[in-house]
Amino acid sequence: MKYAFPENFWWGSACSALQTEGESQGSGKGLTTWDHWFATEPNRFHNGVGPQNTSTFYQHWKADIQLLKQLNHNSFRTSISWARLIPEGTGEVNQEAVTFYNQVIDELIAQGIKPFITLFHFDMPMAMQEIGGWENRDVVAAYARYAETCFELFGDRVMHWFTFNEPIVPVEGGYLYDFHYPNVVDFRRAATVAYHTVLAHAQAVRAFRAGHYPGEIGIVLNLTPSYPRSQNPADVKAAHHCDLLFNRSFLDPVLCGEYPADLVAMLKAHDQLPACLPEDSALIADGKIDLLGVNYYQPRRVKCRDSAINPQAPFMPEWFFDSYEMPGRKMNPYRGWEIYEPGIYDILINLRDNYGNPRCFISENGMGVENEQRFIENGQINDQYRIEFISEHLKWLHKGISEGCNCLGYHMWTFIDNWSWCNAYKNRYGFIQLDLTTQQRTIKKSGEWFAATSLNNSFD
Ligand code: BGP
Repeated sequence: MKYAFPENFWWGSACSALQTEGESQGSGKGLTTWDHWFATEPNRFHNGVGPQNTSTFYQHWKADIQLLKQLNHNSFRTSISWARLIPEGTGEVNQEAVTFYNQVIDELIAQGIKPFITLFHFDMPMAMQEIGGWENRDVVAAYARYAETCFELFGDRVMHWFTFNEPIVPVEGGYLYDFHYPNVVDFRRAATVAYHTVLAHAQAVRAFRAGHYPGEIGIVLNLTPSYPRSQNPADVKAAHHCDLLFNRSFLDPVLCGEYPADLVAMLKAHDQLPACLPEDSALIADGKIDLLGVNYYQPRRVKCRDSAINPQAPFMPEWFFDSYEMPGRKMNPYRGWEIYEPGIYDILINLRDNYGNPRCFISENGMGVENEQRFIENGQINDQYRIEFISEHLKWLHKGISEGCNCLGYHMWTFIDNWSWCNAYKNRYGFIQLDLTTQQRTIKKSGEWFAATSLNNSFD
């Protein structure tokens, strides 16, 4: 069967500034929390490899954009580094960064590739973290000024803006489960960070609308469908709570302009609501987006708790559910995440039926593989598993579109093997293999497959 996609479908991939640029301590860039954390605790990073060790996009941008062209991308998402553009988070703009981002944006456009720009992809300027990061409302205002600076500088050419990438991840990583700086484990502080991120998003949207910039503004959310173990009411309720905390805490504000009432009630009942100001509801209502980016990797499998909650224990999301390993689930044998292709369809149907069918696209989907060099054949990585991964997801995406879902494109994570947070280079995701020693780039089989699919706007 032939799977054909709508005209002008967005084919491309995504990456982020910190994961690709390099030049992390040069060219006027300020430090991020990642640079600081690596300097203080390098052993937290896989093989002790930190954010200075990347695919050096800062130097290679022109050649890399040629490779994007070779992959037949018509669109590409990367982020602006707040700390590169405004090294102290507020105040002076780094002109070298302006030149760099202007060159990248102009070259993408010249090559017929639409630039999709994220404003915040996990990389908090250290100067902002030192005054409390997202816990401090002053940082919300500083972020809005940074966003406005970007709109002013690049808004005549960038037509697709995203305020945040996966905003729930810094909440989980930095304030609940200890896998991002500042390594806090405290639900109330996590809730404040999440709440202030929503306010920051809304402030940026307000600034965008007030400035009458062309194009559209959205956000990228990692949506993880929560599937209950059974239809037993206790399991269903557990999955609902999980969905409220990890998906709807961002999805509802940005699409409906308000929080789900049952999330508010649930947090209130446990005395975990963050402090709000009377003007916040109007601000959140103004944060409604034009375009939703959906990152989909894997679902959550959820059941009701097996054991009673210890009321002395600190409050955590797990008070409401247990995760479990569904028997027979399909696993990525090269990394250990579940692969569940229909999840992408379920997300789209949920958006269609419960959120008014917003304009959206798949902004990340990808398969991380450890020790991928073992698949080299005649000098090229033969990643048939990735081709299968993509095509199986695309089939479900195609089904969603044929049933009326408003999905405009599909971006893979990622274009070239890149540095990934604490995992560094453990899991390779790229269409292009990166030799870290020589910086040589070699297109993998999946890159060739994707280039043909994008060109034909279809696959068999
Ligand atoms: C997403 C992030 C990316 C990227 C990807 C792969 O959550 O937006 O920045 O890192 O996941 O994840 P990992 O590198 O942890 O395997």
